[in-house]
Amino acid sequence: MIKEPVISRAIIQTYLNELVDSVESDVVIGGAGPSGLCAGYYLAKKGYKTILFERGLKLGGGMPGGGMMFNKIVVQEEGKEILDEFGITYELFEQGYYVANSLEATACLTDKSLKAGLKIFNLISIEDAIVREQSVHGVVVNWSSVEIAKLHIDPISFETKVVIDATGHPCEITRIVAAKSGGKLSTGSGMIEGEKSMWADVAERLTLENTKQAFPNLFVCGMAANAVFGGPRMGPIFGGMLLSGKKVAGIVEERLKNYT
Ligand code: 48F
Repeated sequence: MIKEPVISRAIIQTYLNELVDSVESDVVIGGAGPSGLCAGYYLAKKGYKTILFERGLKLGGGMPGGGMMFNKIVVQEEGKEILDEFGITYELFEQGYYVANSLEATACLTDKSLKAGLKIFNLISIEDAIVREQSVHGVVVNWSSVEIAKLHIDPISFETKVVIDATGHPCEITRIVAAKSGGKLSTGSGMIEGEKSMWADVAERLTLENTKQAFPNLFVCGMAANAVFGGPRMGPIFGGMLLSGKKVAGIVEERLKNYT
């Protein structure tokens, strides 16, 4: 006989165990788009305790939607190694341009990152950061449904050594830190420089250059990197997003090795 209370207990207990275990971690990532998932995969694979909060119900951010709802993504030569790493099927369209199914790409990123040990909590939004003595020490989160319904309910906090802002175009975490630190980001102006209009070639290069620390213990990747440091957008070419996720994982790993 199937017992309803056991089903409920199984869900509530296992979820809460994971949530309680996550209140202290090595890395918190905000956003489960391609760059955040990729960063989470490489860090979890190296054994770092890595937690990811995603506002939405589903993962992948802008990836499953492809370009204007055509569920295909393009990846240039440099990003092909990451398609291979995640086991994503692709075809050569023209020399240097590979096409993949955006749904398969999203599924593979999700599957591999979870199996590598990344803890993903969907339907939870990061609404603030813990900033102490000019460095980030954690995030403040609430159920996305609370945010959407505009309910007056206090959030809770998760302490961590490093935060990665992978929230895409709005660069929400860095925006909060910029506002609350009085404009002390490591950008030219100290504030968010803002995203420029579409230019795939330059944007793909700049995404990697802009993948770096924006504030002590706060790193940016993916479109958030271009929005924070002032690069153009690139549309549905995804090599830069994947490579940026891999790059930020490497930089964060170095930071964690020297963390005191
Ligand atoms: O936008 P998104 O896919 O970020 P990305 O990894 O990739 C960008 C591309 O999809 C595309 C592009 C070119 O290739 O320009 O747009 O930089 O995913 C960002 C994720 O962050 C979540 C949001 O729901 C999305 O899934 N997110 C945003 N703000 C928050 C958040 C927040 N405050 N807390 C939690 N999740």
